[in-house]
Amino acid sequence: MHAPLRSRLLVVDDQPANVQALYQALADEHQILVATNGAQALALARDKLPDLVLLDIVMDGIDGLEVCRRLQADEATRQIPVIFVTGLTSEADEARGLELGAVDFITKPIHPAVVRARVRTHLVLKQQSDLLRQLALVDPLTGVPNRRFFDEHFGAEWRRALREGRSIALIMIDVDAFKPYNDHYGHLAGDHALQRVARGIAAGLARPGDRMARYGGEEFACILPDTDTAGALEVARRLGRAVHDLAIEHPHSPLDGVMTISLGVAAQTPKPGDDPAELLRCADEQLYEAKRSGRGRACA
Ligand code: GH3
Ligand code: MG
Ligand code: MG
Ligand code: MG
Repeated sequence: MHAPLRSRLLVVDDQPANVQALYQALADEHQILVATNGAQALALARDKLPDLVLLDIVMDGIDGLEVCRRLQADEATRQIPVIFVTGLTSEADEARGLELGAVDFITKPIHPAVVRARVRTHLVLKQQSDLLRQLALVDPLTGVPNRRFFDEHFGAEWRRALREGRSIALIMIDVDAFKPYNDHYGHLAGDHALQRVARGIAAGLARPGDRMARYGGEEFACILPDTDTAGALEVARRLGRAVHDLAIEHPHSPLDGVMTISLGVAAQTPKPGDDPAELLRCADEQLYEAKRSGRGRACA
């Protein structure tokens, strides 16, 4: 695999001469963003999501080790590889940098050809790990997160809600009368409709922390952090309307001749010892209730 052309690199160093040296080594091949202190580096990393960070260690204010720690702690920037480029040369410093999760450690003064080669190598590795994540966590038919993502993310959000004493909500969704749709239009048309429904649900989630996934065949699930039952029911009704408004023609629909979904909502503020599977079971039960009472609606 070739290194991606013109990747976006963030160079962080408080000495203009060091920035200049890295810029000269790399600007022919890549787009370079520059930060001259730790705070600026963190803001740029979050805002521009570079493919790789070249990070000085000794800086006034937030030093490079702390920048690395914070990049790792933030879900938005965790995947960005960090290479320390530093005047510190001891074995202990290098070990400490690598233990923090940096992918490489380069000492100054830099050798341009070596820096270029190492950067290329780490960009290829990043590209491969991105591809792997994508294959592992994204549903190929609809392009939305898959069941594996749901399980991981639900676990993490459950633990966070428990830690912070907050409510967490689930919405379980099932497309109505989908078998007759397939029978009538064929599986290819069914696939296409599923793609549209998935996009409609994804677009209907408004808050940045909300996540949806394809849970199974024609089933989807949403995780809403920091949301109670009333709030989640409101979201569920909005999603139901959004799918209805796609106006996907469906001769065997229970409602208005268009494709609809049924939704089940449950929320809980987790206590130690509570089982997250129980919340899933409650949302499922409400989904069943929505089906039983006529479909094309949300129950909580
Ligand atoms: P209900 O309103 O009770 O949910 O009825 P339904 O017909 O949707 O329920 P049922 O579970 O009987 O049918 C689900 C159908 O979804 C059957 C299955 O073939 C279809 N399905 C599941 N995954 C896919 C897919 O990826 N593509 C297509 N085209 N169809 C799928
Ligand atoms: Mg420095
Ligand atoms: Mg189903
Ligand atoms: Mg169904």
